[in-house]
Amino acid sequence: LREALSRDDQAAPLGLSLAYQPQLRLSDQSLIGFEALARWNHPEFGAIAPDIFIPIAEEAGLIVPLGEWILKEACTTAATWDTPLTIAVNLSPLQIFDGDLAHHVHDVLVRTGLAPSRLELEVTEGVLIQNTDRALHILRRLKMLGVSIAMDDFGTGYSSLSYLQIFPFDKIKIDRAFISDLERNGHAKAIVRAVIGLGHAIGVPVLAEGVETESQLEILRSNGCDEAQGFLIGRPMPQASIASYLSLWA
Ligand code: G
Ligand code: G
Ligand code: MN
Ligand code: NA
Repeated sequence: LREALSRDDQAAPLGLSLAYQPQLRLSDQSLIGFEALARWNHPEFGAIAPDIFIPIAEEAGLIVPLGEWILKEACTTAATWDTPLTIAVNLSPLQIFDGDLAHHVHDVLVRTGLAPSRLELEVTEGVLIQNTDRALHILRRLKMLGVSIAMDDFGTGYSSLSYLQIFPFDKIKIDRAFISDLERNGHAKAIVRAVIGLGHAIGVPVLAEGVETESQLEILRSNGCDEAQGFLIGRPMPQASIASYLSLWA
């Protein structure tokens, strides 16, 4: 990783790439954008999942340069799309507290020419709560740039209600753990329904993650969910596949 990130033009040759997963608006079945997901095809060890290499990058002090590469790559790619779809990029909590994130994001937007309204940053994890004032200051500065902030993995781990009370999120992403249980677990259905109601009560759209079946999508739609993402709508795909995927929607 250190080697891949040491020179910007090394990253792709050493196997780092992004996959893009489509996101659907349920009211009119239109495509709203893609989430960028990091991939690493290691020259020696083959494909390494982000659940493995993102924590390694965090421990090794490499998440900031890796995150910078990911952000720049995602914005560069999105700027080439014919339609002004959104691009969602995951942020490690360590990136939020390191240096000047808002300045860096601004710099990437200027250099890639991507309209700020097309960039959505996904935030998760409990460490934000440990320094609420500072995190809030940084999230507000990001929003002042015109980018939006999504609460990722909502309902699991540390991503919970106190977050919604404190931070100015523009979207709630319901964790896929609740969606996978939607058809057989009445509690999961009640929770999903309640989260949709909660989002709407505070004026924030709700996206369901990990939608794999038509019946899950139907339950979500009938309960007023705004957006969906998951294998049913599309798997994470390389940049090269996006044009043909988009032509299916046109
Ligand atoms: O793509 P996949 O479902 O395998 O991702 C597994 C986990 O890795 C998810 O929690 C996802 O949020 C995280 N992840 C994927 N890409 C990135 C990234 O670019 N940056 C950060 N910080 N996390 C990522
Ligand atoms: O934590 P985050 O939401 O960023 O993680 C997204 C991860 O979820 C990605 O690794 C992606 O590959 C995975 N994912 C996306 N859609 C589905 C799905 O429909 N089912 C399952 N099991 N995983 C999914
Ligand atoms: Mn995410
Ligand atoms: Na998630």
